[in-house]
Amino acid sequence: MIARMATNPLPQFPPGFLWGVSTSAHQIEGAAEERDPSVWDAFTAEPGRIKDGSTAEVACDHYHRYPEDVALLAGLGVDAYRFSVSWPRVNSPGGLDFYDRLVDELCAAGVRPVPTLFHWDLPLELDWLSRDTAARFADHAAVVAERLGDRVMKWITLNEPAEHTLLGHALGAHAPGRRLLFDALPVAHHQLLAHGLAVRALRAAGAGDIGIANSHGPTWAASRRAEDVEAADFYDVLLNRLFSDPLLLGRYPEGIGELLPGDVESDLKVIAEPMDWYGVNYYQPTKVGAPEGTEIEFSGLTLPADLPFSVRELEGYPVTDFGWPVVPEALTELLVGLRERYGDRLPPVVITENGCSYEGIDDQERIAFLDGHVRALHRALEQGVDVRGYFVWSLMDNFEWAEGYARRFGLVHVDYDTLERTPKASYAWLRDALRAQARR
Ligand code: IFM
Repeated sequence: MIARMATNPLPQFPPGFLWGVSTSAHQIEGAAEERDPSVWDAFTAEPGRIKDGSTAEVACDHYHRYPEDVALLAGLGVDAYRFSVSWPRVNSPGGLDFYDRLVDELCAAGVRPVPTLFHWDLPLELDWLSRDTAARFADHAAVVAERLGDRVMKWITLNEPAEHTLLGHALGAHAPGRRLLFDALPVAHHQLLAHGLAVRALRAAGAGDIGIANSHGPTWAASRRAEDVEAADFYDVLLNRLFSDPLLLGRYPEGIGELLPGDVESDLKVIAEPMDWYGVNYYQPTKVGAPEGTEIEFSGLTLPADLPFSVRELEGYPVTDFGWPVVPEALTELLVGLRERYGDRLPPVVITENGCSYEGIDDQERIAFLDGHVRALHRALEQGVDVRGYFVWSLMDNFEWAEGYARRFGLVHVDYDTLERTPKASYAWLRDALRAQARR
């Protein structure tokens, strides 16, 4: 069933549609001794933080093996590669030289570079609770743009500020490991401010084609009961609209602005600086109901009992090895919903991440996952949503944050003992699918 579904040709995407794959610095680079420390190094060193007790000190050793990885990208036939620039590495002597070499290698291979300026590995001495970090981020953006701007295709300011706020600062499951619950809201605001300041800094440095990679997923109320609908709406604000409303509408969802420090109104003018495109990372929808007064295990997290909502199990769908439900149709719903909510304020959309974790090199489930999601994306296009690109998470297996190396999201298998790369069945599937797109 899986193989048959995946062998049907994909629908034809418009000319110029951008196909790519994504990674992030901390998850693949290794060479930790050749850069400054980040909050993730400190967090990882705390006993019990990483489930398999591993570290990202070596990871996939991409720092030393990048020519091999760029050759894999070229073999895949993607148009673009989304990677992240490690801020602590940029701060270290010679750190930017690495990205210079990587970008040159990509250009020589005909793969367009799409760097993300922040993907969670904050320099250890910085803190998103401090407003000053936003200004420091704009300086970082300017430094990188000066060096790489002549060859970069698209810029991404931040990756998933929602997860970085929630997991890192509200629940303590990610670095820096704080459990502030709703007191983590300034972290969201300072990241959004950092984004807006960085957009301005990039433009001042002559860079264009700027977006952000925001995570989004439909929130489904557990029932039509008013208390479930209200709880789902609250969850939707925290995970989705807390970030997209300020960026795209220039205002916070009702009730949020009052909880934030500083002159929020004037910050919102910076936050809503127009972007050239809007990046969406999609993995799964979430079913949410009224609080049940008990702790909940969700996506490897323990959610406290006293939240004003409860996350429920989404039954009736296949799940990945991570336990995440596979719901491609929710991607269509999400994109159509974004267009309905933001109308003309929504710039062209690029899917900056979509993927799944499965074991094995003959990864037929990943093929079925990608096939289903690419078709769901095409349905959104047919319904008039202006989507311009799709990036698979991830090029290769990597350090999946608090899960360590236990979750494999790659199109390419990495043997963590030998660091040997082996393309999986999904790599061949994507390569052939892209060739078929180009031929038609
Ligand atoms: O690995 C992460 C990535 O760093 C951010 N988006 C989700 C991925 C899978 O969990």
